[in-house]
Amino acid sequence: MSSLLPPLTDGPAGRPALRFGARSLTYGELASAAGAVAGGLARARRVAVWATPALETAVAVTGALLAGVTVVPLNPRSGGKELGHILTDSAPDLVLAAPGEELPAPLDELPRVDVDPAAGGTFPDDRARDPEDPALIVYTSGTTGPPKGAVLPRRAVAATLDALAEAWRWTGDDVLVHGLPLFHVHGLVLGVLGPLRRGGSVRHLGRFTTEGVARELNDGATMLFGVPTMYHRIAEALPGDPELAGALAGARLLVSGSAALPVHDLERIAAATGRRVIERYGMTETLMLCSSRWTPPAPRPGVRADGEPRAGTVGVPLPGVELRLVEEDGTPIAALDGEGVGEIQVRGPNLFTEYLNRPDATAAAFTADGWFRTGDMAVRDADGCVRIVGRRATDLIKSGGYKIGAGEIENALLEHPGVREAAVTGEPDADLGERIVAWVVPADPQSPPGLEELAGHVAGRLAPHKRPRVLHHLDSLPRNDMGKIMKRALSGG
Ligand code: MCA
Ligand code: AMP
Repeated sequence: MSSLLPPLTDGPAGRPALRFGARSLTYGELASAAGAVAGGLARARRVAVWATPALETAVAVTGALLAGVTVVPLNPRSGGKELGHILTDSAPDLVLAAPGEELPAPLDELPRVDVDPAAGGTFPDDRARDPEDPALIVYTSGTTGPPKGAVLPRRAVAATLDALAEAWRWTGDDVLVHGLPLFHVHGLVLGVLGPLRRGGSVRHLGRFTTEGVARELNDGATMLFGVPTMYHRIAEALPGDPELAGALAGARLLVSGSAALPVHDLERIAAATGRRVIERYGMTETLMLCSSRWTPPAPRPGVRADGEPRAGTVGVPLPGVELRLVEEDGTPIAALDGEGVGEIQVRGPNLFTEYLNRPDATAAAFTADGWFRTGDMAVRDADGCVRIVGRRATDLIKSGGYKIGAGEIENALLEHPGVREAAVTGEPDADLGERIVAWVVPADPQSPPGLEELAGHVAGRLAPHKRPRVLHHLDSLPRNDMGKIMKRALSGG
């Protein structure tokens, strides 16, 4: 039994913990503010957090976790349909939010507790908590239906953060900068709880900008976390921005995750800064699975450093993670030959326990002998490095690092009166990785709904990042003899 965030109780109180814009908290101040949150959650079992990229979110999550209360982070841009589903499914006792935040109608029925980062409270001792207790429920899209709540126990959060610390030599001396959203694993677990578990600090940009990254890295930050879209924007900005190049060159560790980092962007950043971005691979359900290792930079210029990450691979399994590749018929692939393609299956202390209220989906996600099926297809090179080559499901789209199910967008489009039939695919996009494409048979061919109309419809019901970016009108959708839509025919594949 041990605390999830030991530096809060045991570390020096004056150390900086969190900084969001002009507002910051030391460990002592955070312990006090989190204690105040915890004190207000006496009878709560599970709480929602209105996860704006703000100090209040970090304080709310810290306080709830230390009080042993499960956190359901909410995307503050969620549309009514998505928010309604998450609230009904997770049934939180109350919602924690920053004072003054206007909460939308689906939250009207829920008691609201405002979070005050300046409040003083007694810090709760969480050392006796069961490691199997759920820490977080994070909603993640599947191929069909509404998002599922992945239940992440305290044990998984602790295991993944400690494995990353080992792989990256991540310590309390590190200062992390990022502009990731705080309602997903990347920004919240790695990007906020990560530094707090080490006794280090995090500076959040509020929203990602290359200027913000340059400013913080030039002002003492040592690590940057981002999704490939952010590194793409950095690569684009570098030629005209010597300050950014200098800032990246001085960083200890640049990490990309949530989607594949294009080799072209990695190489452009390496050429302009001398630094190779480290790639790591994970999932909401499994937390972190693989990463390149960090070693101190080589003393001579021109010599590759950073644990020699190899472009196009996500490194090797993290400490404690068991990983195998499995053929379609279930046969494990033993060869490290860079050729045998199989599904990545994993086991380890970093895994979730279940999808909330979805025993069917939970059972389907695991093999009979307890391996989690990631749905990602990969090969392993001779040195053991994992190279992800694709996904089993074509109905999952990764856009800007967000996983988006084609089915949920199709369902939302079908709720528009101007849409008779709809299909959604992803197509390559230099900035977003993939962009969402809607194929629509209009109810009235004389006045088909336009892209702006349908994008607004989806953004309002689900979330803006799920909106289609391209729209095609069709007379009919291509279907096979069984009536199933042939998506490959749509995207020309
Ligand atoms: C545009 N907007 C709209 C509409 N169109 N709002 C309402 N209705 C519309 N029709 C708004 C957006 O809300 C936003 O507002 C602005 O227009 C621009 O949005 P957009 O172009 O979509 O995005 P972006 O600002 O270009 O963002 C790119 C991004 C973002 C910053 C890279 O995609 C991002 O933060 N990605 C991170 C995803 C992530 O963290 N994934 C981790 C999950 P405004 O201008 O006000 O903002 S994966 C994970 O956790 C696993 C474990 C892992 O491995 O990491
Ligand atoms: P999510 O469910 O949003 O947590 O997304 C998890 C998925 O993101 C994985 O199953 C992968 O398909 C993808 N992913 C995450 N990191 C990487 C990476 N470094 N390279 C390629 N794909 C990744």
